[in-house]
Amino acid sequence: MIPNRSNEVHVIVDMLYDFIDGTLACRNADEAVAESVRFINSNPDQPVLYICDSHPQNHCSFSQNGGIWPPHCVAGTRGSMIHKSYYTEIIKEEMRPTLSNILTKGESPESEQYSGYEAVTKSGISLSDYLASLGAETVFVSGIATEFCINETAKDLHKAGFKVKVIERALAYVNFEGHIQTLENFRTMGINVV
Ligand code: VGL
Ligand code: ZN
Repeated sequence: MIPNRSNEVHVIVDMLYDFIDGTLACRNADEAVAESVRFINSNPDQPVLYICDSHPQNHCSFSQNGGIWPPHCVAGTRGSMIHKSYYTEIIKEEMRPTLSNILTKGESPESEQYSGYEAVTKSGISLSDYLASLGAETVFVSGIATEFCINETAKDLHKAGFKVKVIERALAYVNFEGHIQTLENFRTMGINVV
């Protein structure tokens, strides 16, 4: 074990307009964005990666295609875009979203991917490879939605051996009770809620 290495990375999950004010608007979303941005600016040397749900029109999770969700995060639409605060309010330019630090999930019509762990960059780098290249040991997580993508992403990161710290005030959720229950499960498993 190497002592005292604080190799931290912040993974931002689905801070996208459809989950904020669009077809799947979640509770606490505006506050979560503000808190997430504040956290980035308070930790200026911590690399930031952006996970983005991105679906084709014919995606299987959409109700008109037999799924359980309204159409959301259709590639190219406003609903699929990262909240503008990440472009305008992050002080350090290299921590803002760019082609190289955005990873997408859900691009195949046939499968819904809740876990950000399955996301890849445009050039095909997976989250696990990206975190390895950054020497990450601790992963901070903020984003939407606690019960779905945050839940799956945090658990996958924990299983992969990272120390996971979920930032409570930087989360948005579908249902408050579901949010609280998910955080309780995290604590039981050894995922930190900070
Ligand atoms: C998600 C609903 C639909 C999520 C993705 O990532 O939390 N939720 N698609
Ligand atoms: Zn989706």
